Amino acid sequence: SDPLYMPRAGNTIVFNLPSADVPSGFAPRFGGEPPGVINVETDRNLPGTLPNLVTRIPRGSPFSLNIREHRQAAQVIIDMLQKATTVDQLRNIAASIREEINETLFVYALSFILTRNKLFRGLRVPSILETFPSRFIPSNIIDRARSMVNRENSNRNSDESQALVINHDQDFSGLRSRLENRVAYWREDFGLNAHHWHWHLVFPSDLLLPTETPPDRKGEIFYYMHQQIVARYDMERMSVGLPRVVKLDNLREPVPDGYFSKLRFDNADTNPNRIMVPGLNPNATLWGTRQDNTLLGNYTRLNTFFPVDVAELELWRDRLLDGIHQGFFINAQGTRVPLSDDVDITDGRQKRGIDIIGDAFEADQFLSPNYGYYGDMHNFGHVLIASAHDPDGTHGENLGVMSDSATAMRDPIFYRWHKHIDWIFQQYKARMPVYTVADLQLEGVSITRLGVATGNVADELHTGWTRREFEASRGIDFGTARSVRIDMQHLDHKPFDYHILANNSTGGPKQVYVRIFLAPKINPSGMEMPLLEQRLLWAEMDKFVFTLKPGANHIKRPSSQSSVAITGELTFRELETGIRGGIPASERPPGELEEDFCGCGWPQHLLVPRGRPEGMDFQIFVMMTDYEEDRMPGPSGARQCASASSYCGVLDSRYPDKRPMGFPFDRLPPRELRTPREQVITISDLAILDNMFVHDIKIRFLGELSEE
Ligand code: CUO
Repeated sequence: SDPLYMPRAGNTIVFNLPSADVPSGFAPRFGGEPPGVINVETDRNLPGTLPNLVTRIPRGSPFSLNIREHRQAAQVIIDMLQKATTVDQLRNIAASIREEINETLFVYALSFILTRNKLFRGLRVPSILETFPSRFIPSNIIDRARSMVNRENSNRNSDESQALVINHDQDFSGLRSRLENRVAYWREDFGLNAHHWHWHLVFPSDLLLPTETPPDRKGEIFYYMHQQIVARYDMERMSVGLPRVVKLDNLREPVPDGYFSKLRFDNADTNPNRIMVPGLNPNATLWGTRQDNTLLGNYTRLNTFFPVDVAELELWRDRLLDGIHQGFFINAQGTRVPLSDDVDITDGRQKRGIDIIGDAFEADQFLSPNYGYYGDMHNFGHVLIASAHDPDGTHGENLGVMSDSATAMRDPIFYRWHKHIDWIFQQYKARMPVYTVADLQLEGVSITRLGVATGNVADELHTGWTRREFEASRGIDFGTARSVRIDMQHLDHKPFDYHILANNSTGGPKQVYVRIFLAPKINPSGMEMPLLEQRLLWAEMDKFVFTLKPGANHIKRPSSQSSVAITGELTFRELETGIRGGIPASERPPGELEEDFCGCGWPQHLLVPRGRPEGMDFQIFVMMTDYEEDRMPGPSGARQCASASSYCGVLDSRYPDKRPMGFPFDRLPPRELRTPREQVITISDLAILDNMFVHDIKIRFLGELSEE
């Protein structure tokens, strides 16, 4: 009944063509007024003059959440948009600044408000893929689309109502003959990068609305989500015969892998009245690149207020490690902040050590125990890497893709950097006492069988290539009224089910958390992996609540329900028509409306690693724990954005699972279970506990996936 809480036509208009100045021919194309001319006479003056902080980030150049002054600029714009109390006001303020500020900054700040300001929750953020196609599609494909449009424009017999479709197949930024590029299909996947953009939108550093509390366990989820990225990347690498990624731990050594994204800023700044920014070259239209064997340099660009040296990064790393090994950080008042995961977080007053370390690391100047001392290691690592080709900016080159959360995962160094970050977190986890049998077991519940099924095929998962189309002309001005679409090939898997047989002998119904993980079984030496080697490869696949009835239970759980994944972000068309998958919003069951609306969530199409044509050995591990003990108490009722809670949490609510994230693999297994093969304990030695089960499966890569 509240019109704000329905997707409405026109909400998306300010997201159109973010890089273009009031585009000609805009209105007839999308049936609305051009975004820049809404009440332009009165509203132009709305924000007053924009502060230097904002105008120093030119349009057509990177905006990076890793750079502190860019975050401060985002806060300025957020505060401006935050003055709106009605949708029309929000549109007007947005419209009046959209051509004055960096387009990524604009889209970020507006998306931030739409996601977080409760007044505007009903307004949905369109897919980042359609807003900024040029961040996802190599420039040669966009050029091809442009020439197709030009050809069709001069062809009088062309059918204007037909969409123009350009294929984007297996052409990535580099050639397959370079081994790293065997996983380019994964690094350069649209869903993966869109997830990362949305994740950093939901868990931003430094940014908050005035009335807001920070997201629950933000530091810990930073650690966990990125740890899972690295685990999944390693599974992908093993699938194509590559070794696991090597961490980047020596900042004084040349970085072996270069990266040349082939991405281009869609429209470089063409407004002659805009202020020139010292130290930035307005001619740069490409993302910065990195040669093989590039040394990291001190980031000393003239347009930065906060330069940083390699030595500072090393200093911060050593201080963080120092605190981790001492068991406490020192806050700005000189008081010890103890680090332990064995604290009760139920009332929200205490934080686990892993959460505090995450806040010091990410880093958030409001949440870090001591920003001045522990610094800003993770963010500035991104910046140093993204500027390694031109650290002082004198070549006039833009930052590289590592500076933007929508593009960073394309670059192989992302995973090397994050494996290093994870190594530091693991230094902490290694200091925690190991789990005991009592921590892990659940009396009265035993799992007796476990399997997966793809259609009629037991114990196999099937992956392969499939295609998906998306609209490119909402984000790029092709100079045509026609729809221009990109048809992309990407990895996917066939839907499958988990089957779990479990006995409940507690005498009554029992609510359990069912936790499902996947890992490769065999290491590169051809041996069954010891748990110590496999521990950090276990990827969460699903986690759900189930009520076991007394006696035998058969649980069948479809892969589509995964708590890790979403099936896709909303496209402009879905937003404006309110129709998704052919079903209007009003006819969907309540609750389902929320699904996918928040954009954060692992892409469903990458839920399963690629595997091999002949079948690759993997293991599924299931564990049941007591839901009553593990649930986070709190107000129940409608939860927004809860469909991908494992990696993204739940909007406005506490993280639904009280256990440390990654449980039970975040620590070493109980000593009791480590006899007699002390050194070579495998997952099977752990799964002798009744409430666990491990089962071997194969993942088969089929090439093309057939339509049915
Ligand atoms: Cu997501 Cu380094 O945190 O990029």
